[in-house]
Amino acid sequence: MIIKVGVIGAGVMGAEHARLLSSVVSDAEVTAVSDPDAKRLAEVVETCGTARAFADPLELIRDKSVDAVLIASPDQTHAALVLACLEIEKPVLCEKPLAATAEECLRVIAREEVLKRRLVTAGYMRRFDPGYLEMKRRLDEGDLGAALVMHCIHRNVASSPFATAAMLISGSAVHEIDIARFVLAREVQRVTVVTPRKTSLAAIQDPQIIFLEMEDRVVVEAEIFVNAQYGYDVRAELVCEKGTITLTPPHDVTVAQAAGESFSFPGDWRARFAHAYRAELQAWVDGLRGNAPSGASAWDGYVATAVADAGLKSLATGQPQAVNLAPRPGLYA
Ligand code: ISE
Repeated sequence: MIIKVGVIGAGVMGAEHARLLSSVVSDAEVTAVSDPDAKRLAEVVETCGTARAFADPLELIRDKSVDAVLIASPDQTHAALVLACLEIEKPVLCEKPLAATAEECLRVIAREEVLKRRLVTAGYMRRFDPGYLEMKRRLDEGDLGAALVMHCIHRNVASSPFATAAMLISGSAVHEIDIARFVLAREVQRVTVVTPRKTSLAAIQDPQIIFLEMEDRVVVEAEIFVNAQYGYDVRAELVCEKGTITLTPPHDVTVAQAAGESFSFPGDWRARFAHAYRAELQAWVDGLRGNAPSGASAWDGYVATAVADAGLKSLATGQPQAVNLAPRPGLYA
């Protein structure tokens, strides 16, 4: 059985997912693509063989040629499109964040509870990155003792001209929130955002330091710096009782030259997380074929956004903010 996927959004991530689904993911094909921008839409359709173009995403969702939907449209459109998929019980992988607000995420969860089925996957691809998976495996093995502190670095080359200070939390730090929950298997209880001296190379408050106080007083400290200029750089070090686990930045070669040694940073997340994106899509398609959900659930999507919302309050007030989660439904046990 080949899974026929409709891709909503022909921007950077929609184009990347469409390319991966049409070229390297087995047992999947892209049969439909939608985007309001006709030029971008035509370009992505062209890369997908026989896919059809839709101006209206709701029409794509309802179309008989679509078994499952991948949403990579702007963040504010996510919730309504996910709910439209659930209305007709079509599985959906939604790029992060699952929705723009925690309340919208709860609406998605409520709908899945009515259906008594998990049809939604939230696109937190780091859960498929070999480095983070190995970090989790080594921690769970137990030899290093308990995790105490996680240090994270999240640097982009430059933010878009439309970026806001809030987007460092809602668009970038959400990945740190999700991966910290995944690796540490603990929930976040309190969030504090600290604003250091800002770079003169951007108009927004950049960088920001985000402290997550997790259950058992494990602390996660993440530097988010989206105008770091030199490259896309994601790092993490987990400090445990008897040692540390550090991600090795993936690069194919190291060059020794002129009395120095160097490697290159990728330009953005597509190259850094190429393996993770591919594995995430393959797991999604395999899960659909075998009727088993894969990846981050709607609940995980809700929690990441709820913690980010607390971070936004802390950014605005300068004060620590408690995270108060809704009760976790049995569907996500
Ligand atoms: C972007 O939207 C992503 O999702 C990337 O993974 C993240 O690293 C980047 O900071 C975001 O802007």
